[in-house]
Amino acid sequence: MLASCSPSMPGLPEAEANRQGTQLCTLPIVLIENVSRRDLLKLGGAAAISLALPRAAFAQQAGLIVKPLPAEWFVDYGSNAEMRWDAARDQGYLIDAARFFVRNHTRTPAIDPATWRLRVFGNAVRRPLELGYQQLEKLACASETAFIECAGNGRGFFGTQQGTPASGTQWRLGAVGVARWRGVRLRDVLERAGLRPGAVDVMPAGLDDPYVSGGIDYGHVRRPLPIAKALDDALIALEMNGKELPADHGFPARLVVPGWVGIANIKWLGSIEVADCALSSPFNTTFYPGLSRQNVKSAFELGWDAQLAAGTRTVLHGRSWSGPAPIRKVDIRTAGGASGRRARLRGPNLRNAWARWELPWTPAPGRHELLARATDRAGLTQPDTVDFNPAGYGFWAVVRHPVIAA
Ligand SMILES: Nc1nc2c(c(=O)[nH]1)N[C@H]1C(S)=C(S)[C@@H](COP(=O)(O)O)O[C@H]1N2
Ligand SMILES: [Mo]
Repeated sequence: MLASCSPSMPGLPEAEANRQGTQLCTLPIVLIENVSRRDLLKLGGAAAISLALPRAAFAQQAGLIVKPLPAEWFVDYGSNAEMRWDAARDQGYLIDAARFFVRNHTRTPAIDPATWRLRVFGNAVRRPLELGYQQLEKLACASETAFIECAGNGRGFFGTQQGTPASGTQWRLGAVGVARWRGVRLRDVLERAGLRPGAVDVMPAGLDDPYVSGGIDYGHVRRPLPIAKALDDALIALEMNGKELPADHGFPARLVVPGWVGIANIKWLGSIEVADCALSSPFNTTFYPGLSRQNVKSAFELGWDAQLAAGTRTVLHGRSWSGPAPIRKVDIRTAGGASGRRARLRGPNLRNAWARWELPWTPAPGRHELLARATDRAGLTQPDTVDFNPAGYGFWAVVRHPVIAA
């Protein structure tokens, strides 16, 4: 156990003056801050562009989920929406924001970027900060291609495949997606706030409604992150696949914690506490306890009970991903037989994202189960079964995917 501590109260630091500068994030911060509004106007057109705030995501009303959820792309669970894997078939390495799964504990809020502030505070920073959207935008020069995957992805298979249903959204494998996230390194913001050497934990918190379940108010969605991960590759993302974040995915800013469970990637980021002791919240104790990196998994880009043409050569496509390392190999079984065939990996195979693969197959008439088993470069291989847990987290066993050839 770490020493007990009394995390600082979330007192509101003075808002920093709404300084304007050039959009060059490589400038030393001091320089950016000293550019006066008059200097800015002298800079002309480019500066004028940097004054415009994105409004599209804010224009949408708050709602359980605000983007359209066409039935060919999503299974609609109300505040959650699962991506249909056959809808990934025509996607490139990245999944479009329009098709990306959504997991909301409450509902998507409408946040005005003109008044929104990100507060950084706590007993492990010397200079509590408030940063506005435009200030963050000027610092936004980092990006990560990373999956976001719900800890409950695959939960439905505890019941359908292992005979012991777990409670919660009965996802198949579509609570995952890879996107390119662009924004500001969390470490840059922490350093700007005068990070103290004794910092232990960082607690990002969302601005969506407090989460109430079974009559208990668990407060805002928030989850501590160890300082080592915070200083490594965590990103405060303002963009998803080259466009401003959509409302459902965290506009104006979300945390991206590459390789980790979905809940680490706090959306609608409002504050970040930095403490010199271990922090906790219901989102690392009651829910998602002990979860950090996601295990290795695989999915076929096929619908459930997909219809294939019997006796005709087809190409099976899919993707595999893993928190610890890129994918080393994927073995496919098509008939329940013992021998697998090695799929061909194609295209990028990035750490914290996924590898796409393919394998030709000529199905005989009848029902088949397709099994894809991936191994990552850290040596982690998908097992046949996983131990049950009542919340149904971390299902990473090989999934038996039914198809019908006629
Ligand atoms: N503020 C906030 N952040 C959140 C959540 C939430 O409900 N509120 N859900 C978390 C969970 S459980 C997951 S799996 C991911 C889902 O991200 P997405 O909806 O962009 O796909 O966001 C995480 N961040
Ligand atoms: Mo999640």
